[in-house]
Amino acid sequence: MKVNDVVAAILKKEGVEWVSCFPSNALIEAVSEVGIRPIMFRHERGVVMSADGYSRMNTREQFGVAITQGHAGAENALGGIAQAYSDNIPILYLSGGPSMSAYSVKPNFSPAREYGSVSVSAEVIYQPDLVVDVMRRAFHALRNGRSGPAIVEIPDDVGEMDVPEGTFDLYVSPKRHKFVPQHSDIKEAVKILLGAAKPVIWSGKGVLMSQASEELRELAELTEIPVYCTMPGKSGFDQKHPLALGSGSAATSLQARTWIQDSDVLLAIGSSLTKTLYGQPIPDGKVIIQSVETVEDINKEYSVTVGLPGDAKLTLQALIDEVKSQIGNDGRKGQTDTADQIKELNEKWLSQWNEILTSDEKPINYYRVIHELENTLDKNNSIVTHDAGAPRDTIMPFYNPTLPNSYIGWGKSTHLGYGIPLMIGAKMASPNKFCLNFMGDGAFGMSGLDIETSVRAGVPITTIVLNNGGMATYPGKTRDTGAYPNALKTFGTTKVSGSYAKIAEGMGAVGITVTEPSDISKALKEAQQLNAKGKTVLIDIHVNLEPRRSIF
Ligand SMILES: Cc1ncc(C[n+]2csc(CCOP(=O)(O)OP(=O)(O)O)c2C)c(N)n1
Ligand SMILES: [Mg+2]
Repeated sequence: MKVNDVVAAILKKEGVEWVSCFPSNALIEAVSEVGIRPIMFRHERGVVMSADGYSRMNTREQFGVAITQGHAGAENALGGIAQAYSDNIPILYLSGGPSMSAYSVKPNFSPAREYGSVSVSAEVIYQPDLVVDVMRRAFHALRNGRSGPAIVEIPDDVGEMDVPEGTFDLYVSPKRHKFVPQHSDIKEAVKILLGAAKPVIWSGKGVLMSQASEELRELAELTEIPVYCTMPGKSGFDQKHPLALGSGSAATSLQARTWIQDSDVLLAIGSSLTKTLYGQPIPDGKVIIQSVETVEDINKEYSVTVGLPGDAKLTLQALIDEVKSQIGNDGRKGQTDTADQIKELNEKWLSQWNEILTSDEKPINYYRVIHELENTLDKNNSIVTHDAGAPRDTIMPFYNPTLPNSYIGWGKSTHLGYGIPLMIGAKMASPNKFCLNFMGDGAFGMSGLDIETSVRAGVPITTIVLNNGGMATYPGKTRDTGAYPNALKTFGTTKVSGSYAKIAEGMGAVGITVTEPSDISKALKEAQQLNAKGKTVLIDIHVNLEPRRSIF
């Protein structure tokens, strides 16, 4: 057996069924020999981003696995790795690397060395007999501790070296270790929560990763505390629930902003509470209770009154038990008017948006497209994601997922073009779901060729391209608002163009062009049917340079 065969056998033992990849790496052949399906993408960024999409649909038991060559391949992978790291997504990245004789020679590129700052673990298999130890540590890091990419670099010469007989037999699969906060902290947290005048629950990605939506609902209903979902945590709480405040990037709903602004106590569940331009700011002066698995995230950017390190689901169960023991099994059910207050604010907020959401204006506005998504999709059988830019900030407040993992909210580092490979990965995890990606025409340029990957691999997804011939993200008139008025006027710098439906057809997908608002719903229904028949779909919608955002 060679090192690559041992790695392949370990992946098989870990239940890996497919890998995303781009040649050249002998490991691709080795995994195929043990029956693991390699799916080749058009760019190494897509290789990593699809692994991310797969991991997001799972708990920390199964992971997306990405394989590239070293050198150019490893260098190209950075965008995906950095984005997965910024959102704390566990992926296994197996890369080639320079041969050991040249490892330290400039300018040779070692991904384990260079990507140390964007991974939770990064190791080189320096010699064949290390393969089992390195792979065990990688899977331990994927399942435990801070969540993020684990990198294993297999030098080009080491990968095809023989290992001593019996090496693979030494591999024991690392377990996931879940833990709970100490009881005295749970008690204190509940005391503070129940004594609060206007508490709010801030629900993060950890709720989805630990499958804690049911417990979250129970705690919210028991205490009648409303729930806000962060962007990565979107879909962790049923957005149609009377206690749902909605979710947010920089854009959000009036009710969410009101509670985040005015609350005296904020209970964060499964959230690192990392400050980001792509999330809602938390004003100073709040009492913060933070449940998060990574203990270093407590007191990171905010002063935390009670830290609850541990698994989100187990922590919620402990909080529920403690609430019941402090105020009885029915808690505060039916004793507050929180749901009425949310309803009132929601109506006030939507009264300013309804006309825009249902507008027949042409070119079509973004919100009309989102309104049609909201009303046409079979939400129980769909997974939706946005791409960077205006698509993210327009869809975030107005699309209301109801089931866990039916929306993928990604993007602290926010790489344009993430949506296509992300959805291919999500579709691999949930083949029976309708997987839709909502992206701009600028973003299409970053990953559009992976439409062909979707066709070739038989992993049908639907992509909406919001075709506005430019970048709606920079609507300002001056440099300090992030716009380039002179560059645009004199040199056309942020303009792009394309007939994206035709481009999709050229790659074997079905392309649909929509210019009339009344045709959006029809196109979406057609896409659902075509995806079900195995066809990849791109809907090119001619839209405005949407300047409106629900920002407070
Ligand atoms: C890799 C990468 N480079 C640059 C950016 C900065 N950026 C964010 S949105 C955007 C423009 C997006 O244009 P488009 O995809 O057409 O979306 P629109 O805002 O027009 O809907 C840019 C350049 C980014 N997010 N990712
Ligand atoms: Mg655009």
